[in-house]
Order: sequence, then structure tokens, then C-alpha cells
Amino acid sequence: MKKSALQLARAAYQPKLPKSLRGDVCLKEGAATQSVADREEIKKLFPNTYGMPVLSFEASKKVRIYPAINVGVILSGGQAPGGHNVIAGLFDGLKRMNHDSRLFGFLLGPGGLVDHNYMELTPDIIDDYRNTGGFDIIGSGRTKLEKKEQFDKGLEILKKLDIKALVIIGGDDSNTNACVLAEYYKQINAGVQVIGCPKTIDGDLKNEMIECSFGFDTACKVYSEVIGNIERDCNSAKKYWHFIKLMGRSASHIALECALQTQPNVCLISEEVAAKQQTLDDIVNYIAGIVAARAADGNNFGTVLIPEGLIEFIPAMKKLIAELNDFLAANGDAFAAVERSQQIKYIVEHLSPENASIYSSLPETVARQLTLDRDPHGNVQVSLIETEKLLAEMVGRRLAAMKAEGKYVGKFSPQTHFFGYEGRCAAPSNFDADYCYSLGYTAALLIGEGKTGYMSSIRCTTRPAAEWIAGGVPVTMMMNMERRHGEMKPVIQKALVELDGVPFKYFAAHRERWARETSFIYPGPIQYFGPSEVCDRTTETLRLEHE
Ligand code: FBP
Repeated sequence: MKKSALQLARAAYQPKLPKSLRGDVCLKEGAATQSVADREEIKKLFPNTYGMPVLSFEASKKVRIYPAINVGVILSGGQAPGGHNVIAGLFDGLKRMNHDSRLFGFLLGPGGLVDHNYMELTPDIIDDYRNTGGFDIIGSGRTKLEKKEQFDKGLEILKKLDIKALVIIGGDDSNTNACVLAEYYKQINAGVQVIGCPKTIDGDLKNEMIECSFGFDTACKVYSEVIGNIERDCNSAKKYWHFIKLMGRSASHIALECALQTQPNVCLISEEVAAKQQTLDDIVNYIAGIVAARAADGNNFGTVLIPEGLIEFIPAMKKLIAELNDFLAANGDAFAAVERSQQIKYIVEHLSPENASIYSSLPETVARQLTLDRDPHGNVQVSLIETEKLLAEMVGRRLAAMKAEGKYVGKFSPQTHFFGYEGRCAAPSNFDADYCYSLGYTAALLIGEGKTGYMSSIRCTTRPAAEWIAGGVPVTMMMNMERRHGEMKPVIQKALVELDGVPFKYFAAHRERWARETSFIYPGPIQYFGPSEVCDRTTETLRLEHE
């Protein structure tokens, strides 16, 4: 396969490992742990994997002999830069412990385990994917591993291939399921260990012990590069307002990080919208106010960042979506029979007066998206709703009204963008390349120690890689009970943007100035070669949280 010049040069990059992992290691066990909440329930549900200690690896002079082992690996959920390096680190760690160990990849996500689709990952395959973006080495998928029949079916192929450990690379839900699987295999004495690795560009799998999920760093740098380019374009022509939606379906970490890197005129944070109980009108008025103030200074241009999940955080929209979900679940066939030109009218007639009034105020395209695009559970797919277009259109309407009242003098020409897929498979930054390789290598060591129900962890990540601390965190430690599809379930707590956290507070302290003035920062593309302060810097979020 033909490779680009950068790909060829990047293949030779040797990811940096923590100093403690560069030779032989010994394991240090901390005190017993507890779950973040609902301790009694979680303990009852995980009798075999609850309360285990936090682990860390330290350099050792003692040479340790490890038996050869066959290991399986799964990539789960959305792509995130660095996944290939987790697998490369895992492979190298296993081979270092015993050259006869083998690694098998299950294809296209957890479904590969259940359906027995796999391939052996040999040195030439691994070498081809080192330091590359994407999950294409084995593919990924969103099948949820949660039923006993799936676990038993998976065990058949694990037994057949003599696999004694499984590494699941995924987000909060996948790692929750990895822990349920670890517990089940331990309970039935299956002889299979399960280890998780924290992945998601959304950045919402993090806590006291897991400083960040991999992929967040690279994805945010890619989006920030492009936002910076747009800002420079808009500061050059001075004629457009750019409305940019950014991936991150539940939390607004990506939008916040990109704002910290590029200092746009507006950045909405869904968690704040929910906390302040803001309406769509409040948001539209807020943006229109900033557009008008800048216009008064003669600046008819700017940038607005919008988190993908915004719509579900606006309390009134959430209520509208819930009523639409119920209505369409019960009346889907009747709705489908209505002529297209009459569909919006039909919906308005059948909603409660409060929701009907919100629904009829929406632009037609968005109103249609809210009724047409449902997932298999009957929920609206928020990522398909063009919030950037919705806001651009509503701000335009608001400004027209303000103009009529003499409250706005200016010209408003919006452009809309959605950045998500552009960053999910980018070549990992040095940070993600090093972090992921270390996560994979640490997963191998946890397997070598016979551990199960742990998530591979690398801490102190704002220090140089040599000083990072590698170890394992019991997954049960991150769990609490939450209502999911009407039932209370043990899950890893999702990390939303904390409004009293340092990154948000920094943003909030500066946003008024960024709104009125033109304070854009142009981060430029990710640098893979060059001075460490350019190439190895972490995200602003991580820096502000830990310094
Ligand atoms: P994960 O949580 O699985 O890592 O995926 C995150 C994400 O990139 C979201 O930001 C986005 O909403 C979603 O995936 C889109 O997924 P898909 O491409 O499967 O629709």
C-alpha cells in the first residue's frame, strides 16, 4: 500500500514510555477501594471484583519470568486517534514478557467476539499501523456486550483460541460492560481476565484516577487548527459569522477545549445551559446580542462554537423531544401516512400547547429532522440535528427583528460547519501516540500480573512521559447506579464539564472580552517533529486541571 511521506517518517517514531516501564517492573498495591457512590449495591453486583486496590508499576532490578499467553483485543465504539498504538503497546508488552505470547484481534467491535470473527495480529501487521490514526487494523463497532448469552458465546471462541485475557478499548459504556464481563468470567471460573482502556474523543471518561481518555488531545487539536483557520479567514474578509458545531454527544469538553485553544467570540457549554435552565430563545438572544455589539464596533464577523449535544441540554427542547419520541412511538404509522407537506402541521396539532409552540417556532429543516431521524430505541439522533443551522437561522431572524426596532445596525451573513469525523481518525499527536502506547503496554503488564476488572491507567500526564505513573484502577471504583432505559444499572459515571472546574472558570472569566474584541488564536496544525514545547504539549483542559 502506498504511504505518504509523513506516514513513512511517522512509522519510525518510537513512542515514549514512562521510565518505570522501560525495564523490569514490580507491582505496588494500594489500599482497598470503594465505588464513587452506591457502594452497597455495586458491591453486591460485583462480589468478585469489588474493592480491589489501585495498582502501580515501579522499575525493578529483579528479572521476572512470565509464561506465554494468548490475548484478545477489541476496539469498541467511535474511532479515536491512538487506538492502533494501544494495540502496538499491548503487543510489544506481551512480547517483552514472553516472546511466544500471541495477540488476536476481534473484528468490527464487540460483535467480532460474539460472532467469532477474528484475526491474529502478527509483527508485520502491527508494524504497518504504528503511530497511525483510525481503527482499521481490526475495525470497530457499537454492539453492546451485555447479555449472558453473548458472554457465553464469546467464551467459546476464547477457549478455542486458548485466549486467557481480553483487552476492551472503549468509552464509559464499553468499560462498564468490560467490568460486568470480568465479574462474570471470574464468577464462573472461566480463566479469562478482562482489562479496559479509556477511549473517546468526547473526553467524558475521566475521573480522579483516569486523567483523560485517549483521542481527545488529537481530535481537539485538529478541530482547533481548522477553527483557527476559519477565524483567520473571517478576520481577513470581515464579512461572515461562522457557526461551528463540534462532536461530543453528551459532554461539552471538546467545545470548551477548542475555545481555550482558539478564543472564539462565542462558545456554548451545554452543561451551563442546563444549569441555568436556559431556553432556545435565551441562547439566540445571547448570540444576537454579541453579534449586535460587535456590529456596533464595525465588526460584522465572528465565530460561534456549539457542542453537538446542546439541544438535549435545553430543558424545553428536552421536553419537546421526549413528547415527540412518545408520540411517534405510538403513532408512527399514522404519521408516515400523512402527506409530506402536511407533516409539520399534523405534529403541531397533536402536541401539548407548550411543545407545539416551540415546535412551530423551529426552522422547517430542523422540525423535520426532529420527527424523521430515530434510532432503533425510538430516540431522536441528536447528532443528526443541524443545531449550527438552527442557531444561525434563528439568530438571523432575531437580528432582523432587532433591526426593525432600531437595536441593530449591521450585516449578518452566516456560514455553518460541523467538525467531527475530520478529527476522529487523525494521526495521533505525540501525546496520544505516547499515552496510548503506554496504556497498551500497561494493559499487558496487568495481564502478566493476573489482574482482571481493571482499567489501564497512566497518571501525571502533564509531566514529561518519562515521569508518568503507570498502573491499574479497578473499574468498580468508578461506578455508581444510574437509571438506564427505565432500570437502575451499575455504570461508570460520565464526566460532564464541571462548572466549578478550572477550565470552565478560565473560559468564563475571559469570554466577555473574547466576544467583543477579536482575540482569536491560530493554533496551526499538529506538529510531529520539532521542539518539545510545540510537539508534546497537552490540551489546555489537562494543563488547567493539573497545574
Ligand atoms: P464514542 O463515545 O463511542 O467514543 O463516540 C463518540 C462520538 O465521536 C461522538 O462524539 C459522536 O456523537 C458519535 O461518536 C458519532 O458516532 P457515529 O459515527 O457512530 O454515529
